[in-house]
Amino acid sequence: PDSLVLSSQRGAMRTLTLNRPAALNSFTTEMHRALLAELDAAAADPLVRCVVLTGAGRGFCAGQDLADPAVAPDLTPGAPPKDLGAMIEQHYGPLLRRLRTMPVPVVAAVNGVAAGAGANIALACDLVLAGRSASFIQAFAKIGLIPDSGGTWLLPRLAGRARALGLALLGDKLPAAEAERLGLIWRCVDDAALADETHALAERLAAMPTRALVQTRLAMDAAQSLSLDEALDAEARLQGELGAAHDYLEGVAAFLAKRAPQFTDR
Ligand code: T3D
Repeated sequence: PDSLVLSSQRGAMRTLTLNRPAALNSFTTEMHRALLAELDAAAADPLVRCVVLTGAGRGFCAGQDLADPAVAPDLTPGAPPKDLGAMIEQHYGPLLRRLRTMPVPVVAAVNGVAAGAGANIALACDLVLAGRSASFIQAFAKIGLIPDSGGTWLLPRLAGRARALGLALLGDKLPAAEAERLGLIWRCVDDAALADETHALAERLAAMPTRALVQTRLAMDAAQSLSLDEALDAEARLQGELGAAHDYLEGVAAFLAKRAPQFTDR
């Protein structure tokens, strides 16, 4: 059978493509395992300096596969409930943690609808590009659930409380252009340009100082629960570390010599 997650390398860009197009790339247990394994492999590969996450076919990801027998509720009266909490802890939690601790920048190339966990996985990436026909749907409330995959943490931070609750309670389809306007994503681009724009962005990120980019993400996430004083202390500590690393010397030397820098730190 076809791989549930396709992996391809172009220069320093590793593209991971969710590949269950007939079910809009919704997550089964097997696809979770495959994606986590591919993310681990990308993280461990020194040739990879940027990871792109996208979807095969007309959708990005429709969240949990609601027909997956391992997870879907047994609808016969009196049947015991499935333990969704355990499933989230086993699969979506590790996936979100993996994405936010990747040692390279992660770009989401949202090629079509991103619903439920699929929306929040996309929004958790470092930079989100979306095709104009793509959309984001907080589908959870429609089936009696709360936004998971980091949605309760991320949405208010991205959109503010009023918009986060509007999106989560109503579950309306948010077109990519509107997602850009609300500040949920980096850019909405024409569908036909998505692949080229993604490649250009990934190449650009790959040529940058990877370690500094990743520390930027980690520091911004950590600062969400810090006071300004604590954040200033954390910045001083991290800048101390980066200031003693190769890429800083290279960046300054390249600037002064008016040449392109060659960054290598990870
Ligand atoms: O529940 C738990 O296990 C806990 C986990 C929670 C995490 C979550 O992600 S909860 C949210 C789960 N996702 C959803 O509720 C979204 C369900 N899908 C939709 O609402 C719609 O499919 C879309 C709005 C995303 C797209 O609509 P449309 O009209 O473009 O496509 P479609 O015709 O609905 O879907 C195309 C096919 O994909 C269709 O199959 P078919 O009829 O051609 O054989 C459809 O059943 C299938 N599909 C789409 N989403 C899912 C799915 N199959 C299984 N699970 C899905 N989530």
